[in-house]
Amino acid sequence: MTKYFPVLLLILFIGCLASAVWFAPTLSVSAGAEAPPTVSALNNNADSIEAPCSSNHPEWRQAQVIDGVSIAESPICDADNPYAVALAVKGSNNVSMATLMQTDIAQDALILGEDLDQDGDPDVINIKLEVVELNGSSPDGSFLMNTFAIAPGLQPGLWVFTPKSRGMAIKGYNSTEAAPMLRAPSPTIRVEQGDKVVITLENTHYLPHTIHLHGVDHPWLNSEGHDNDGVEEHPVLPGEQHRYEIQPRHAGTMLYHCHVQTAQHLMMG
Ligand SMILES: [Cu+2]
Repeated sequence: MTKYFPVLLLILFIGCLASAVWFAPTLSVSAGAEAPPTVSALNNNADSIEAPCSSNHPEWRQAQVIDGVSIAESPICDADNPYAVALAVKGSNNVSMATLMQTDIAQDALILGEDLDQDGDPDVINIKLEVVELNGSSPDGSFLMNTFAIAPGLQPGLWVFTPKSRGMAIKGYNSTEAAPMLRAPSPTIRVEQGDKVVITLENTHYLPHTIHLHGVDHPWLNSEGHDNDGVEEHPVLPGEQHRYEIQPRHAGTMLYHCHVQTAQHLMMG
């Protein structure tokens, strides 16, 4: 016993040194170092500072007339593209090529046809939509988007319908910001009772989708004898397109959504 006593002491001593080395840095940070500034202290003056504006098109904020469409002033930092506004009013088939080229919208995205009832606006409306994926945020809100783990290793944000576009999904080749046509919620489609409306889904996305015009008065089959309801049994596969036709008899505000694997796709936007 006496023989091992000094060895035991030595082990205890080394143990104390080791403890001091392991724990000392942690203790000195909390007890001795100056407290770093807190997040709330840094943000105290945030309300009084105007957020930086990174718009590449300050001229889009001005009131202007494009292809005969009067567009009001829009003083926010990143105003909507007024050429896209003019296109949404007149149709992509009725604006000049110069106007079309100022947008990200495809030439066949919004074809406005005959004025059947002679009331001054087109009553035959052809719309082409795509599905795109949004991650991060949308120009229509300051909220951050959730992402959903829909499959192992796959965690996208929202999927939204957008007007059929051309070019890239970002503002420019050297930008990391989404093109402003990609936004949540999906576009509002405004039509009149009796209008003949064809909405074509061109599925450029990597998953099947549909358009289900929920609550909108629509026939079971389209004029080609194919599905017109856009539910589970009739998915539009990647690379395919499908026509949905309506001629609404009732006024109202109704929603449309994808109806494929509804528990996921409805949550995804
Ligand atoms: Cu879908």
